[in-house]
Amino acid sequence: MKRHTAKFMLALSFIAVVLLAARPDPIKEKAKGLKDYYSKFFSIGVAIRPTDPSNHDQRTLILSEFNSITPENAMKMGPIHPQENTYFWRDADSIVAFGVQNKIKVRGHTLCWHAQTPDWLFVDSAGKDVSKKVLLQRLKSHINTVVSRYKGKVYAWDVVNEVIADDSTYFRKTKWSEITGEDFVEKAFEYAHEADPKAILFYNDYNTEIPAKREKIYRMLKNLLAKGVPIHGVGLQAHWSINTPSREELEKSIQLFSSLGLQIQFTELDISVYTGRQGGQMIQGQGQMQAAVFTPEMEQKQLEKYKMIFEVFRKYPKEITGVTFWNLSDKYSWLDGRGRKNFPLLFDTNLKPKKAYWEVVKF
Ligand code: 9MR
Repeated sequence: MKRHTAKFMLALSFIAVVLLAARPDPIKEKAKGLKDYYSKFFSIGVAIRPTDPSNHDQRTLILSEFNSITPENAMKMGPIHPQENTYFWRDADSIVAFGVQNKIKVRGHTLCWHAQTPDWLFVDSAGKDVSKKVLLQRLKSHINTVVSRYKGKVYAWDVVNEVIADDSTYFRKTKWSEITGEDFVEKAFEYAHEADPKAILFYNDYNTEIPAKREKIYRMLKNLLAKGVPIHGVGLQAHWSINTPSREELEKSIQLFSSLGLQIQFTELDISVYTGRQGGQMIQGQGQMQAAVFTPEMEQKQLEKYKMIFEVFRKYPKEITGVTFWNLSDKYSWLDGRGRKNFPLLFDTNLKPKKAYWEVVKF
């Protein structure tokens, strides 16, 4: 009797193991990823943190869906160059190594920005503002060091980020513009080009579908090109919402910027389920994170917006060379840190494709 029971139990566990192993995992089973659906159009990227590839499921998702990565924060001036004579390479190195090992393209982000700058950058040892000459020397040394380290591994750089104002003025007032005027912009491109002549160099900004800001960015890019500054592309960040942008404004931006002969990449795509201002200047949310509700109405509106923007993207395969999502899934996104949970991406909090995903790949 006992022997029979043991055999029976053994058989049962064998069947259970076979059944479990055969259970389809939708992520692994899904034969095609975004990168495959869009292989004839442009690369599909994702902004990641150094910890993302260490998590098995997140790593699997990155590898099955994307063929480009951008470090979300690891290469910014503050994190990578905390003191004048100290660079912190670990996080950026690990992301670049992950890309190289898996033959995934790496976009560098970002060499010159007004946010996330290290404390030492603009001041001397007495705490006084440095001269224009010193600041440009520091910028040159920073760009040369970072770009040289990843030469041949990082194929494109966001060289300068967000220098155009959102209000009615032209240039954003920052420490950079206060000390150097507008000159740091062209200098940054020159330094990056010197360090890696093969890298594709981008100017990167948000709210690029708002007519007034679009015009100002266009004007600046046109001036830079007229001066022979080595700039090859414009990064339209695409921090959008379920209400914006309209199809018309989106197309106008693509047409206007590509008329300059620049390639276009959508560099930081997400679609907030809340309306309101997006981008680097959004006002911080107050208080506790609000209840995480992704309502059917949000789901529907977001799905329609994703469907529309990808329809537009597919119309411009020559002009657009890449579309990068800003974070991997709704489990974590930078928009959560604004006092409420958001659901801006194509994969849900369990890393499963949302309904919007299927609209994006249905064509
Ligand atoms: O996603 C980034 C977030 O983790 C950082 O806290 C934030 C700091 O300002 O920067 C976020 O990324 C920004 C990007 O580098 C440039 N464009 C706007 C993005 C969202 O703020």
